[in-house]
Amino acid sequence: MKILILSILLLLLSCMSYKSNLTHIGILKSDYQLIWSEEFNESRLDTNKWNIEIRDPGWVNNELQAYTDKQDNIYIEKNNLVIQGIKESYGTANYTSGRINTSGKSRWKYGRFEIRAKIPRQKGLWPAIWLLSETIYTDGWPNCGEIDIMEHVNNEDIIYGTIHSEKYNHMNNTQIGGNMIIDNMDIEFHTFGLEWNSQSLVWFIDNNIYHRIDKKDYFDDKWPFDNNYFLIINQAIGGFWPGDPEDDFRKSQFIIDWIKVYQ
Ligand SMILES: [Ca+2]
Repeated sequence: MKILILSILLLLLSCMSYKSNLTHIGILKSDYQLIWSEEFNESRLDTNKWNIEIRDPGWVNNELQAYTDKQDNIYIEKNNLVIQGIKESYGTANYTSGRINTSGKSRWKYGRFEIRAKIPRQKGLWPAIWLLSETIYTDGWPNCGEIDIMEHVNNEDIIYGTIHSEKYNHMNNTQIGGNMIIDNMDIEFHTFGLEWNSQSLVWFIDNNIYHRIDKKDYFDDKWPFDNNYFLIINQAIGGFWPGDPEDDFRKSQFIIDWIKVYQ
């Protein structure tokens, strides 16, 4: 009987450890649990979850906007977050927009990320949903690692998913990425997704996979994707990639319905 109880205990323990291991294994497996979500159901952005970045134009990427905490740059409407780009004089800037992040508040190592959003399409815009390692504060960029879940520029129909690291980054044009064409991204909501574990990264839109990076194919060492990463959502205006907006640009809305993180 003791042996039987011991066997059952061992079996239970092994099941438990098997289960806990699984939470960090699955690429496109269905055993994930929802561990963090944001529905934007409050009247204002929840600053217990989010930091609002305030930045001058030209801070990064030669971007033209000032990032502000003004209500018309970052607001919630009909249970959606709206990051609105505006052509207006603001300090030294000719455009304003919004950039928020979860640094110091929520961070994840591996998991499945889903973001339901409408993406603005106009010349000069660069909306993005991305993950940055908290080691940026010690190692700097690009050594820290960056995972771009969704990037879009101008009025294209193309969505990009990309990584940056010490070896692969846009400073030397060696970043690794894929892309997918989707229709009506500014009119209809789509779900932009990433699955990430210790060996692989997979990008998908509405469950259609369009890009995969396996560690073994690119990294002998210096794989920077085993650290805690925080989420950033922003809408840049201008900058190295999209170039300038047209003269008749006035406003643009980047609309996020919800964000879900599973592990
Ligand atoms: Ca919502």
